[in-house]
Amino acid sequence: NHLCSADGPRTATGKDLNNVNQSLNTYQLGASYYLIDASRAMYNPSSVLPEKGTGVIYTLDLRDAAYTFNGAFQQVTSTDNLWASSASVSAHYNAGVVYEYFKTKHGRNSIDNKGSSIVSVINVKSDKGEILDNAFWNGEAIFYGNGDKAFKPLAGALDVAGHEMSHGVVQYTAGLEYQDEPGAINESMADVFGVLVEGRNWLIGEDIVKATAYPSGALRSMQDPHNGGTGLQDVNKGWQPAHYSERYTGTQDNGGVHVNSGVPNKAFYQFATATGMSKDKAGRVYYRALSVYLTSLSQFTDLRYAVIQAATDLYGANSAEVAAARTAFTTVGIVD
Ligand code: ASN
Ligand code: ZN
Repeated sequence: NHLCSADGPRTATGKDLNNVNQSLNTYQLGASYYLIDASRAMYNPSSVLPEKGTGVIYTLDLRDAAYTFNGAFQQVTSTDNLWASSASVSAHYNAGVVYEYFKTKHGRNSIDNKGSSIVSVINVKSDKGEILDNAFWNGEAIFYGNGDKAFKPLAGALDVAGHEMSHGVVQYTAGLEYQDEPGAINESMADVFGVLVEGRNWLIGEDIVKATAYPSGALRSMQDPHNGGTGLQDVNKGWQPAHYSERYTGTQDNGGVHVNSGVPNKAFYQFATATGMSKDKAGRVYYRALSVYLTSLSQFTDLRYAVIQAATDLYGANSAEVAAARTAFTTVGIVD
């Protein structure tokens, strides 16, 4: 009975895809519990399905159905507030971590900065019903495949959750188009905030790659873009340029958005690791660059300008932080 007084937010624990017990925010409606995190928002129990703009974090299940834009999502439910699906535990927990990162570090209230609901979907197949060896943001929600040759279930990585949700943040800020240099900046911003959310290293996807596919141990390395992925020196096998002179100029991958992101990724690494800098300081500057200065058609030189301008706003024109920004971009061949 949805109106009984037992209804409301609950807490639980569940084992995630890495066998770690995580605290979860769930919701009880009568005899059922849902992966609905209403700890930061008012939830309207008359609608179990996601409502836009209500500030609730939902984890939904496609149960291996083919992806469609308005898929037949189902709630993840439990009769006892115990959660056996480790993919759902990971997705639900990580969405909350990413929300908290943007809130506490940047004062941003959810993906759209208006307290929108956040929806993660697990057990997703491709639109043709094939196994999905990927995760993506579709403009409205985060979708996680269970992996195949390249990846383990992709919900298992916090930096992947951070990457995909940051595509949403980019959409609602600079709106960088997903093509050529603006697309590579979009990809790089998703990697930047992915590593900052995780806070562990400069690697992307180290928790979910299969070693057979990625002997380097990660999908990408922001510290060493040449030696992420397969480690093979091939743009089709995960090699990325670390300098503008090495950029890919072909048409695959929307003009190499996942390839050429290596150049701004390396610039961010240089900036954040310069003397007197930190990931936190660099993240503050990048968030301001993204949310104040970059626009849909920004090129790499515009990124240089935006980061220098944001650092100037925060630290002053003659600061070491601005000097570090200049040096970082010059080092990767992005000059004025
Ligand atoms: N995982 C990829 C990404 O977020 C999916 C894609 O190519 N859009 O970049
Ligand atoms: Zn991406």
